[in-house]
Amino acid sequence: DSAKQQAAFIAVQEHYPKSPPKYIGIGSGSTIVYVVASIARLEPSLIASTKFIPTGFQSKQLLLTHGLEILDIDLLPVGEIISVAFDGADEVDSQLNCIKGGGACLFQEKIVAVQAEKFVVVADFRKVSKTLLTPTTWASGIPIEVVPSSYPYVTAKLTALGATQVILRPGGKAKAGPCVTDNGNFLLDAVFPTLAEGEDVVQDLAEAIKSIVGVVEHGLFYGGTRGWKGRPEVAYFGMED
Ligand code: DER
Repeated sequence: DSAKQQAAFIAVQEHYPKSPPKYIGIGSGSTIVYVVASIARLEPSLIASTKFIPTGFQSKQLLLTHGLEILDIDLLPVGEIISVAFDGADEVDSQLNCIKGGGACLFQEKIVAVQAEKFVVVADFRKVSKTLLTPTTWASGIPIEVVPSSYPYVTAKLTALGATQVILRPGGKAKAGPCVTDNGNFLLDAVFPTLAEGEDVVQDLAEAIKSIVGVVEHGLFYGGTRGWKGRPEVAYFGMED
């Protein structure tokens, strides 16, 4: 983990604003823990007047433990922007398109990322692929948040779209039945064949998934010729020790 720690430290040094920011976005997962630890050690004047916007329960608890001021995303005044949002990722391709949602917070993460002036991802070097859905990097597919009553229909449409496996994410040991997100929705993990190279390949799949009735949001954070939906501007990869 020292590699993740190093990558997080560098990402904060290089992208945390040099003058006190009003709002900073904080993602979810294990790598973000190192990002917040680095932020908490910054010069106090850089964080004392800043509100930190979490992307889920774990993210909020992390900020609380570091005594950083919290602002829920629904309290961000209309028209205000987040200076920088930091987050992790499950897979990152050569154009920095990402798959996110391993932690089931993808909707909250994306609604923060798209309101940030700059989106910075910190990930383990093992998350890097040439193109997304490379099974040796990330084999769980694309997390897709769906309205619970629609999951059978969305499953069928994803299969028609080329998904080779669509799993309703189980609650595991946490609860009988499926995982339920902070927004009260279900998660489908949809495995597709490894994507080809190409500027709009991720964008094409993202738009096709988003157009299925019942889909709330999906874990593709991407850019393309038809617009930008959450692709990070920069990513840092903790290198092997
Ligand atoms: O769910 C997410 O997108 C999170 O950012 C998470 O996947 C990051 O993973 P990590 O625990 O390896 O940082």
